[in-house]
Amino acid sequence: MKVFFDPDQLQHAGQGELSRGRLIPCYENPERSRSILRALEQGKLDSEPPPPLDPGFLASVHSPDYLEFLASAHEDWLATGHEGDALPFAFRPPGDSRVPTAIAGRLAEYAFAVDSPITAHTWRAALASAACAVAGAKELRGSGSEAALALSRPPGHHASTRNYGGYCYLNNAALAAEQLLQDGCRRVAILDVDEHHGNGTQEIFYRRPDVLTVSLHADPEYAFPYFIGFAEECGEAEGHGFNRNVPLPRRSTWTGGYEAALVDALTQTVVPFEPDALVVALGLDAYAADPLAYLALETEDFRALGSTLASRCPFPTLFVLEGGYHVEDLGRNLMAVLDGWRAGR
Ligand code: OKP
Ligand code: ZN
Repeated sequence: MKVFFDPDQLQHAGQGELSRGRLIPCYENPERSRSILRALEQGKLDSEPPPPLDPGFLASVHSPDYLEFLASAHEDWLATGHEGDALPFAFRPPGDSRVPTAIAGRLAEYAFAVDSPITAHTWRAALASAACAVAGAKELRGSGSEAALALSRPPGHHASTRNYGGYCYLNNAALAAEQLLQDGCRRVAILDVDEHHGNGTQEIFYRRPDVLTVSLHADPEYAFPYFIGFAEECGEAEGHGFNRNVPLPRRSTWTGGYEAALVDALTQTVVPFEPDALVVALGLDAYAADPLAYLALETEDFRALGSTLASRCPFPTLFVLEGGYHVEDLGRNLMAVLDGWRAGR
């Protein structure tokens, strides 16, 4: 299985985030990648850097004003006398329609959460992260590989057309789906097993029938991103019937609901869609010991998740890394999914 990773991704390292009323070190940090690289090495899997992205391709998912903002946000932040990481501290009051020009206002315009620092290296890392996903997509189509893995970091599934947050800036899985369509797929399914709802991915494809979006996640009734990810959101217009949300109760375990929900989503929604390729937005934060855990999967459950996907979804499959914040066990949990997947094929 080809694995894509670019060392530029290690350069995105925010100073801190707010958690439960305190400033703490960022959960989404370069050690996550290092944990995975160590596990790959032990499993004798090599990774390779992706070719650079065609910058115009990003516009297949994101709006030009948003891309321009991201590319220069940190420079603009410094140029106006701010220091450290660019972070929003205001939000649009309901009813106000003006688009701000000052950088502090533009951060407020484009951020939907305050948890995602923009550093001097964020843009380059986000580009490299997206390039991994796009390279993985090309690998499925170009080489006819059965599977590929994009070690995308920063993650992507919370980023929408023109908003960032939840540690995500560019929607890696959405860009991969666009690449698959461009390379001849008629239909692409995105299955998001990160424990947070993939709000960005849902929004991007909400009115489209060519990309099915299915997300299993902690119920937004109690979990981030709070506003979206409910079962009644089914898609709109031509996209009606092509979005499915499966919100799960707090601390759901594999045998206590997760497996049944996954099998139902695969057999009732993903497989009948007959996609030409499957993109798995692979978050590993449903891990019981994850510092952000709402759900309660164990390492052997990730193996079962991999084999369930392999046996029930006979489609070329691209794994795109999303969350997972238990740094020590992250690599092991990722390998468990891959081992399970190989055993299930
Ligand atoms: C990103 B991904 C707590 C803030 C939590 C939201 C979680 C983002 C998860 N300090 N921020 O889906 O793994
Ligand atoms: Zn997550």
